[in-house]
Amino acid sequence: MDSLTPRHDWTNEQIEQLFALPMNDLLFRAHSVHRQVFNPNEVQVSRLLSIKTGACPEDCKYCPQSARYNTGLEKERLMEVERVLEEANKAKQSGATRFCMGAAWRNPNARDMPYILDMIKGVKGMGMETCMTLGMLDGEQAKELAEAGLDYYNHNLDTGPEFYGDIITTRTYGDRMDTLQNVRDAGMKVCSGGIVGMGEQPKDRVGLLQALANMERQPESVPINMLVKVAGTPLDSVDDLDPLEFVRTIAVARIVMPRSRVRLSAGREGMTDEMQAMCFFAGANSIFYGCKLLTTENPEESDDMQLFKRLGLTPAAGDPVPLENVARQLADATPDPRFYNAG
Ligand code: SAM
Ligand code: DTB
Ligand code: SF4
Repeated sequence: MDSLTPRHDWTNEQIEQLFALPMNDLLFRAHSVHRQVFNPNEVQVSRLLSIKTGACPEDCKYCPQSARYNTGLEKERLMEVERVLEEANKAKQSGATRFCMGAAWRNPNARDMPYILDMIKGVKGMGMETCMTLGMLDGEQAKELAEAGLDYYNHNLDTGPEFYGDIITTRTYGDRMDTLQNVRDAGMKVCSGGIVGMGEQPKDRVGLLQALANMERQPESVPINMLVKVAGTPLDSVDDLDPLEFVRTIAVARIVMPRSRVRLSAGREGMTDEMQAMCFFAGANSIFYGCKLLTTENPEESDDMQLFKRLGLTPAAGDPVPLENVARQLADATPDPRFYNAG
């Protein structure tokens, strides 16, 4: 099987071996895959909005929005549909192609669904891709969201299965898999990834990428978050992860999920331009743009514009190129300007 076709039989050992490659070999391999599937100079840009903030009943140890930790966060009720659409319009003006709406819920409840569905219809009507992250979904809710026009649903595995119980006790790994299956069955695209730098072992990063890659269909979008340490959460003083280990995680994600968009997600505010440049070379090709994530800081828009300029990057429209186009391109002597691997 060629390296551009997703495989679903990755073993722990194979993924460990990728992590253990000399850095230059790992980066070369990841980037070779990357530029055969994607234009390496395009980065997809999403805008994030917290539509319901704080007071979450779950106990995710990394999260400033859990009601169990005292983080000083001001809680907010579900935002009015009109305000959400105003924010979406601003996002569109600033060049975002996808609008992601996040709520600090264990799961959406019936009373909130009509508002959620109106938000989806409104944002979709503006011509942007829509994404939501609302917690666990049952099959019926997933169908309703899909019918309203939701393109992506974000639901992270967060970490490897062995470390998971150290981080969250209020829902299981299996619960997460069930939600992702409901999203798939409803015909939506899956956005699922995790967080590194939570004090996990290298084998847990391997376990996370293995669980994502070996799904029946790999997620179309894979956010890799660097933990944002928020005072008052149980992980607020965990040791920093070696930045090069983060870059390795991106590179391995690119190799094992060759056709997915890998998002350099939370934590960019703490990264240098040089580190981000390495991540883009290693295969990251999506970011959140705008000075706020859900509740924490993200780089200023003007800083990101400068970063794109320094690196010669341009914002991309959403989806990866279908495999048959790549095969045609590889066989074709005429270089397609979207690819830089010919000749
Ligand atoms: N409540 C919903 C849920 O957890 O499914 C949706 C919102 S939740 C905030 C979305 C994701 O944000 C989490 O799964 C986690 O991966 C990420 N996240 C939350 N806090 C974070 C932090 N401090 N650093 C990095 N990522 C974080
Ligand atoms: C994802 O993987 N990262 C985003 C998005 N999905 C919803 C959220 C990051 C949140 C960082 C902490 C905060 O701002 O509250
Ligand atoms: Fe709640 Fe989501 Fe935060 Fe967990 S990650 S505490 S479910 S908002």
